[in-house]
Amino acid sequence: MFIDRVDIFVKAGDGGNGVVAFRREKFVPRGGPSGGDGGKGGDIIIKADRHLRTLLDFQYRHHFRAQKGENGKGNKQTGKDGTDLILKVPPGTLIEEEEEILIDLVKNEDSFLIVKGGKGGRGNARFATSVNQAPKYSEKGEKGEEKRLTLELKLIAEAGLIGEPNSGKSTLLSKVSAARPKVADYPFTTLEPTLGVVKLEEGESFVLADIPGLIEGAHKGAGLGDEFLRHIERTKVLVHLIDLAEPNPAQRYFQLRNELKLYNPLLLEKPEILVANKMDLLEAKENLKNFKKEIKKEVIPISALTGKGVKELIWKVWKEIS
Ligand SMILES: Nc1nc2c(ncn2[C@@H]2O[C@H](COP(=O)(O)OP(=O)(O)OP(=O)(O)O)[C@@H](O)[C@H]2O)c(=O)[nH]1
Ligand SMILES: [Mg+2]
Repeated sequence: MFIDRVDIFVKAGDGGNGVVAFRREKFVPRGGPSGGDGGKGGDIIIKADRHLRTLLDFQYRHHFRAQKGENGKGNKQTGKDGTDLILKVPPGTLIEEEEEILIDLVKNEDSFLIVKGGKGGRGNARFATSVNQAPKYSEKGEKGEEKRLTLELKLIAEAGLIGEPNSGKSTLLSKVSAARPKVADYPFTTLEPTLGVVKLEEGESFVLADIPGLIEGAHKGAGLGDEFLRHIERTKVLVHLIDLAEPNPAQRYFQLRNELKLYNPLLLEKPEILVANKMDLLEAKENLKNFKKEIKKEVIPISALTGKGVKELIWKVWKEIS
């Protein structure tokens, strides 16, 4: 399953306590204060790791605590610092706290200190003064910070497939990549975005996202809503699939563009490759000429089913993103 939003709780380590101790030596009846400081609590750091593709790991575990600092010891020994905890997330993960974005971990290895461990408390050795040479108190360690966070993954696909339900997006993705999204003859087959890696000759490749079908009113939550539209906000190019076998393709095309605009007008500024799909069907062949006339844009005719025109399309997408 594709997990793109999870709530987690993180708590950094508490600082170790400072202690009260006195030197004990043979022949020295009352030694001076020797209680050491507590160690610092571990921090929690969130780091982007390109080997991860989903937030699945966070679905099973929501609570993360870093190690406490060790308490101080006698002989003025400081306790050990708690170990930092590093949480790995896929690149493209946004970290939010109460709806506010704290950081956007875009690139591999990007990292962010999310909660800081508490300072260790001071031991009584630190409190000796000329008037109080044998203090009997020490500090407690500071509490580690804690936060409730939302992690949200924006897929980093270079190209995004958009189109109405049933237009053939998943069919196309499975034709050009090893991804196997469900394909079926009814709308809203795809419920979650799927990524596929499209390999070209000469070892080049790019990531293509298949997202659920869009309908009028999607930006207000109609159909499966607009939640997944954020997955295409970062793509470099949109591949817009139209089912040419259905009536009024041009009208449907403009309606979908309008839907994108209502969600985020910047989407319309992205390069777009317009694809007429299902060209193996007679109705599609009949509709193509009119469609081209009304649209006044370059149209790439393909059949995702038979594969005709698909190779040319992929090269076109590649040219746009490279
Ligand atoms: N004849 C023909 N049928 C196609 C072609 N491409 C897809 N189909 C069929 O159209 C139906 C829908 O295909 P999907 O790939 O599931 O469509 P989708 O756009 O992913 O649909 P949603 O996930 O519901 O948005 C399936 O029955 C496919 O077999 C094509 O080029 N020619
Ligand atoms: Mg689909």
